[in-house]
Amino acid sequence: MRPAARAHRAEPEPSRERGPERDREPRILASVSHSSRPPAPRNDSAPAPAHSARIAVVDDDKLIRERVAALLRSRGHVPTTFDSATKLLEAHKNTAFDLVLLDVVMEGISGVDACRILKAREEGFVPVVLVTSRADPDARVEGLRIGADDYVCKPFEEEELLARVASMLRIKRAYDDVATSRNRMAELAVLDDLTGLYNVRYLQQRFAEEWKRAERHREPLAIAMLDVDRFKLVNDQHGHEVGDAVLREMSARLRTSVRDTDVVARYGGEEFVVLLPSTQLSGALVVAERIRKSIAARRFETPRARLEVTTSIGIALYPSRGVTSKDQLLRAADTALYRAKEEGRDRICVYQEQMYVFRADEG
Ligand code: GH3
Ligand code: MG
Ligand code: MG
Repeated sequence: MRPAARAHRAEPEPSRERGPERDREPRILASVSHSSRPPAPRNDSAPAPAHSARIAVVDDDKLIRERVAALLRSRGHVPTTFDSATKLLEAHKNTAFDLVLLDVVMEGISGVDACRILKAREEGFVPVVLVTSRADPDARVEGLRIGADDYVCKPFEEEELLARVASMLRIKRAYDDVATSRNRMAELAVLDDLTGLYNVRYLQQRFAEEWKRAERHREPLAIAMLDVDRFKLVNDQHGHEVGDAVLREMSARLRTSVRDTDVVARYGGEEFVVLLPSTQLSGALVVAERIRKSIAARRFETPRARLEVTTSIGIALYPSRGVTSKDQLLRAADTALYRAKEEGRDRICVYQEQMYVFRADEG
């Protein structure tokens, strides 16, 4: 019985008004015997190296460039030298430096202007140390005011320069660590733990956005609701771990069956929802059949069992008669899914105003 399938959910579930809503005979339903790639949400940014850093050394004086580069190399860093700020800015588009040592007085773009440009860019935090022969307080203040992180006067003591480099890299690492955990937290907030698919919370937010867009522009929006057939048996016969492995494999197959613009979410224990923006009935049927086949056609390999698994899929569409709110659209997909179960499982059912039956293998 599907309504009992909630025991293992970690996520709070949206209310789905099963009881009476469910049992009411749908006005509408096309049953399609038979048949998305979800997001690629996990994407960790590379952390700054713990000891070896990528450092840009910008100076129009070759001797200074080489001396500083040799010094940095001696401490295990990877310096890249530039004889002008223009070249640095060009290279910085492709290479994320952990630190920039910037001469102030140079032909073309000055160090101060280059610093301003670097700091105006949005990608992460790049510490900039101005290295200059202008030791007067006004010059220092100006450098710091436009966003430089530190200031070293030429001629500099090697140990002092290295100490400032080390201190800047410590700050850079701390910044990157915070940014990485923030990204991870943001990811965790929208992803399902077991499958890595989007969770219900994210689905609801995206569904609301897609619904608004569809309504405003009279764009089609399709939704497919999937439920694994007889999943309780998998758990009962092979154990919960095998059940979990099946859900993970199922998610991988869902992912590869949809387009980038589609949204695949784990909706409940063994239920999934696929949002298909800008998709008409024919397109939704193609996707649903692809999903259905991707699951039914190949056994699921788990460490302890090789299993044949099938799913039932309910599809609902906007615009269609009787669907005037996003909740109605979701409920329609749920009703169609229930009908697919009733009709024998491993099939697709479409919620429509006119009841008709369509079988993909008859076409
Ligand atoms: P139907 O074809 O009608 O959908 O049959 P079913 O057995 O799939 O339906 P039912 O709703 O009775 O059972 C769903 C089962 O899914 C029950 C529950 O133990 C299992 N389940 C739900 N979430 C998880 C999970 O995260 N991991 C595992 N291993 N099992 C889960
Ligand atoms: Mg279920
Ligand atoms: Mg089920």
